[in-house]
Amino acid sequence: MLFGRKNKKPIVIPSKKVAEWKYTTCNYCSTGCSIEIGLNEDKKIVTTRGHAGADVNRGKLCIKGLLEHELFDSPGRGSEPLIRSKHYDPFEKTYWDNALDTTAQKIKAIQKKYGKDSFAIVSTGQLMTEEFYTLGKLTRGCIGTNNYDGNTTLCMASAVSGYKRSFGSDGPPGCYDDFEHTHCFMAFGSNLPEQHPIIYWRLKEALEKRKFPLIVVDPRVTMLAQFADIHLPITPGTDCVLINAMMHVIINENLQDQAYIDAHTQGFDEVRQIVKDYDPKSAQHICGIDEDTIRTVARIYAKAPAAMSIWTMGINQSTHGSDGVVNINNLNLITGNIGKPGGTSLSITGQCNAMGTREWSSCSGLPGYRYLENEADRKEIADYWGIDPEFFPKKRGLAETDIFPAIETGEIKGLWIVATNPMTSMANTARIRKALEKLDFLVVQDVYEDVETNQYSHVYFPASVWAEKEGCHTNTERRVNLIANVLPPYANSKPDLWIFNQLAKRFENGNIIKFPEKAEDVFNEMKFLSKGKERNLDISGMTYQKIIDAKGIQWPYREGDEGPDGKNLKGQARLYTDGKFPTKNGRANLLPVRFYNNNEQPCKEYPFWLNSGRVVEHFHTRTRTGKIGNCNKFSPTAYMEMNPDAAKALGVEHMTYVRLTSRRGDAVVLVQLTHRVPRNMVFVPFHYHDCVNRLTLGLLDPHSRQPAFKQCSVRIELVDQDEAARLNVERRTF
Ligand SMILES: Nc1nc2c(c(=O)[nH]1)N[C@H]1C(S)=C(S)[C@@H](COP(=O)(O)OP(=O)(O)OC[C@H]3O[C@@H](n4cnc5c(=O)[nH]c(N)nc54)[C@H](O)[C@@H]3O)O[C@H]1N2
Ligand SMILES: Nc1nc2c(c(=O)[nH]1)N[C@H]1C(S)=C(S)[C@@H](COP(=O)(O)OP(=O)(O)OC[C@H]3O[C@@H](n4cnc5c(=O)[nH]c(N)nc54)[C@H](O)[C@@H]3O)O[C@H]1N2
Ligand code: SF4
Ligand SMILES: [Mo]
Repeated sequence: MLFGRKNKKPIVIPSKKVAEWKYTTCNYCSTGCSIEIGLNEDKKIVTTRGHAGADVNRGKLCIKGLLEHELFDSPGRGSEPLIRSKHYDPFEKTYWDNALDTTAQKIKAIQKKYGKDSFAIVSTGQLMTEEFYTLGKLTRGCIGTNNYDGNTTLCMASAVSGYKRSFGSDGPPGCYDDFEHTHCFMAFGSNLPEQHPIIYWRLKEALEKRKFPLIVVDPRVTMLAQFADIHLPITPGTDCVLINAMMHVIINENLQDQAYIDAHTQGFDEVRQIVKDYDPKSAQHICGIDEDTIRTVARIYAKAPAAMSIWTMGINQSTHGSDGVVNINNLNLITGNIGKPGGTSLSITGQCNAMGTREWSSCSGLPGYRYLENEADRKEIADYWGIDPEFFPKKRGLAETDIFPAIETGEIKGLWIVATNPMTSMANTARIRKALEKLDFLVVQDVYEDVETNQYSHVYFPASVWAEKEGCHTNTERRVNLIANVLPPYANSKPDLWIFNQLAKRFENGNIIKFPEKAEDVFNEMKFLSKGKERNLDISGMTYQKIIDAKGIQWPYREGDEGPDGKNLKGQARLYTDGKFPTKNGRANLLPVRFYNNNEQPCKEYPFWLNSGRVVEHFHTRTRTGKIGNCNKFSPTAYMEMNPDAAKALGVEHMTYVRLTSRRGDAVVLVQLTHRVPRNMVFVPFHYHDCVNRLTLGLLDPHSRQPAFKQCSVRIELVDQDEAARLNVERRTF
């Protein structure tokens, strides 16, 4: 018998006729993959590929990066500035000068009538670092409002707050190379294969070379959990309890690294005292992990020559987010796992430049991790910009999640939203809509004019995207990488840097402070402000050319770090290698964490936990991936994961629609039956408008003000299928 064809037809990869490859960095997640964009002879973009010489991704890209070149002229791109006097009225096209003049006048009028802080600004983790620094200069130095924050409060705020509390400063101390050295890898609420596919690929490569235990803490059987040696399906929101119980075992069995604790930390006695209350026997009833497993995991972790933890939104998006981070840091400090190869506390960042905004945007303070609360920092920046230090507030203003309630109370009257889509991404959609409707003036600055939040604006600024402009991103491992300008801005859109610079000219201090037009000149200002022996965030040795040559450099990289022959293009892989921390006495803080149960819990009326997150093919509110056919077709419809046993009990069938109802609202979703979720939980990707965030409660973490997106409760009801299908078509589908 003959198998296959007689005349074989080998697969032919069609030639895209690339004439030139241009260097950039991916603009989606924080992995920081180096991408080359292929242009044909007519300078048209035809493809993208991973850069084989880049240490981060070594030629690989995930589905989003591979198709990223398709986003430039996707539907809904903003082509002209738009204006109207009332939201919901039709927009009119306008000139940039008019849009900018109107905005500046409105800001000034609102501030004059209601005070400086009555105009708020909410930005993002998705601009270039140079743009963040410039927006900070404009906000802190010219407009002068203190109610300025980013969507990073929905994302990284707990990690930032936890790092500051434990180590005295923000900044992830580890790197991807730690996978090559670790002897135990523990992931808390992080689904690398879907959310950071190339970081996962680096981990898998390390595991193939040298086996080490992979422990995954997640209430769902995620793709990472499926590959784990030990999966801990934790009760939502209780990671602190699990970690306290692990530390209880470690200290009881004297497995801690006492020499490290004595030399480099303070507060051990307080932690020892508190974890006495968390013996595995009682802890198991709170966190849902049996006592034997807790003991086993604690022993494996503490006995490993080097152990590391990573975490993402399963920790940060919780009412115990900041405490969760502090407790992961506690675990690593007491086992001596900070600053050594394979031993670290590595927060996996979210957005492509969430790190850049933390470092340079001035959202939570002043540029370069400086504090508004610190007089010397205020003076240093004011002197450098050439303005009076008294112009700066003396402490940080409201976070994004407090700005919206302040609109409700009338404290804030005007808002400028840059590159974020709160109508889809913030908890309790109905409440967000009401707040946006209440504003006297809203400006939306986005790449897409069909972004949901724009329905409520008075002025719309169309922004250029990704390689239509130039600048840097910092990834999860502190690596600064460059996006080269590959093509001109779409239609009459403008780079965000240009928009900030033009608006600055319309404010008094904008004529005193220098606002360079070129991104590289802005970068040079940041380099200058980063210099200093005591400063870890030092980028003074970098140049755009060096960054391209190295395919990204990790900070700190100080002036002179290139060495006498000028050939060292590697920054510092790890922080705190000498056990010295940027606290007053140089010691890291061990901080006791007590658990209190303040989440909305499943109950008789709302019997299911509602968990939410992401899938690999979509990015956030789908403004980009929803319009790229090969991404969108994997999941074009809002759906939820549901356990088959729970479904059977309710009479719910696979691929039918149901209604989810919470105390806030309802949403209709398609059911996907899967054992990935336990019987008392459903999981809904948050990518769809008018879906999961109509239901979420979003209680705030007291330290970071980050919402607990992943913990609230819902009930499930059967619905008329035809009606639901119709509703679903009416919902935004591209
Ligand atoms: N494809 C894709 N990749 C992305 C993004 C995207 O939108 N799409 N977004 C980027 C951004 S901004 C971010 S922040 C990251 C997010 O990356 P991840 O945090 O990895 O992704 P999520 O799906 O939000 O949540 C991860 C897991 O947390 C679990 N979880 C829920 N509650 C708990 C809990 O109480 N404890 C624990 N331990 N786990 C819990 C959920 O079950 C979920 O599997 O992804 C980045 N990468
Ligand atoms: N229920 C639930 N809700 C969540 C989460 C969850 O896990 N569950 N996760 C939260 C997290 S971690 C995050 S990070 C947020 C994300 O929430 P958002 O920030 O609201 O989501 P995006 O869709 O990324 O919005 C970014 C916007 O910026 C635009 N944009 C992209 N590049 C540029 C640019 O260069 N310039 C300008 N001006 N605009 C640009 C895009 O078109 C898009 O409209 O969602 C949060 N919401
Ligand atoms: S892993 Fe992240 S950075 Fe890399 S290609 Fe995918 S989305 Fe882009
Ligand atoms: Mo995020």
